[in-house]
Amino acid sequence: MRTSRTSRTTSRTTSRTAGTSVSPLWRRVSAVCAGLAATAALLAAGTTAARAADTPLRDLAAAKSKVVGTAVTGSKLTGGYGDIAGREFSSLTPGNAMKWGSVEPTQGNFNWAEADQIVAFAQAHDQQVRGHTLVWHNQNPNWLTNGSWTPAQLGGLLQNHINTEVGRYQGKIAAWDVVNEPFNEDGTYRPTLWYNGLGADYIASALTWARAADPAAKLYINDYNVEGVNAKSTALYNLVKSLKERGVPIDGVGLQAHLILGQVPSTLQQNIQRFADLGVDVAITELDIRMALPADTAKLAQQRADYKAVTAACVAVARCVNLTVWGFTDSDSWVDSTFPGYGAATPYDANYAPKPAYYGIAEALGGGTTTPPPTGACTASYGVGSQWNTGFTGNVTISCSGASLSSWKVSWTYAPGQRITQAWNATCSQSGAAVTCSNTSYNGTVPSGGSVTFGFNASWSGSNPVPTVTLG
Ligand code: 9MR
Repeated sequence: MRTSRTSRTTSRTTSRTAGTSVSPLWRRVSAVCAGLAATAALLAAGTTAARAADTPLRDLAAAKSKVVGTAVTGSKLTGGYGDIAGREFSSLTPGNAMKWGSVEPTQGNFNWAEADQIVAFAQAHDQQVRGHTLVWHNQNPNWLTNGSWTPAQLGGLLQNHINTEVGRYQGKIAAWDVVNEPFNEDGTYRPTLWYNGLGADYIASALTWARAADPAAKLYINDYNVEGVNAKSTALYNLVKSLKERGVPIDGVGLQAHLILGQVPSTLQQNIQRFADLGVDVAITELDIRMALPADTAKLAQQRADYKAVTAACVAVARCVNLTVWGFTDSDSWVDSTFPGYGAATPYDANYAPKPAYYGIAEALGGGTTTPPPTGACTASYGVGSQWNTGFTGNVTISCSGASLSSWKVSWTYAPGQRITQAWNATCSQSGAAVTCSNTSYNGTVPSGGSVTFGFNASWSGSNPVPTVTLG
């Protein structure tokens, strides 16, 4: 398995480098400005090569006896997304594919396609799977939530669901989030379909049925806002303690960790430790750290520190066995649509470039401070639109990934006969052969993962070569 991962890395690097080739229609060249302070010039291919040489998170984690995971969407597990998911992570959690509403949309009619696909991908990449989730109050099928059930019927449906799903994947799932989000913020039980119908012992029943269906899978209770020591996490603690005293099968607790920038609970490690001391494993199951958009240098640096702090808290406690991010790329995160104005919550930007947060995780996993933290990059790319015998239209796109700009200036040198005559969405001037264009009052900001394009008319004679563009 290790060998095959290495060979995939090689071909991936090759194809990404090849992917930088210039399209004949849109003759493009790129200039790269080293990220945040726009200090040094880097070549895009060089940046890619340096990233490919970084030790994958899964290997760093393994050296610390940890598993590092990500939630995934099955349909995306190809191309760059699949490459990263397979290379960097040793555990996958289906973000939605194993929820009851996904697998049994109408009663008795099952759809396992995406769940099967994720399990197969994980097996092919020597990865664990965290099954998520068997008993929840959300994403249940309408036939279930709209039905009218006696307690006996409801219990029967739940037992059958657990038997069917856990049984299908028996031996293939390292851990199940058997029960998801059972508590209110004040530590009382959440009044769900399950609690209202079956009482608090729906939890013990579900765990018992799951154990029967797959004795080897670790069985978890998973919740959010239980990362620090507080009323809700104390309720979870007391529940786990009592389940263990009763001999109910419970192997771990999942701390989801949907966090806000700068707000990692100071009692995180202490909280992990107290669960470990109860004799259960702990997993950080859904880590993301959202920020008010747009991202900027300071926020990304804070996010790096936050990811590092969460990872370090897990590393510090032997029974913290798995740290999973809830989607590894900002383009596959639930945050943006759920919290308008917030986002950039994951370790990779929307273009699959590792953000400072990625290096925060890596450093806490022992990746070492010798790896220079990437500053991200902004690039300027010159394109020729249409061209006729004496004139042409052109455009320049400034794109940022893992970095951002609050203003920009690009320059290039034209060949004899090339002259810019009019620009839009930029202020341009030409002195001799030297062209300089800078932002207008309304388009100076280029956030990480974003881009700005301006256009121009120009004349040419002789030849019309594509110039090298410098940003910064
Ligand atoms: O990531 C999931 C998103 O795609 C769904 O729309 C959402 C529906 O509730 O559930 C998201 O995942 C949740 C997870 O299953 C349980 N903890 C909270 C997660 C974020 O909402």
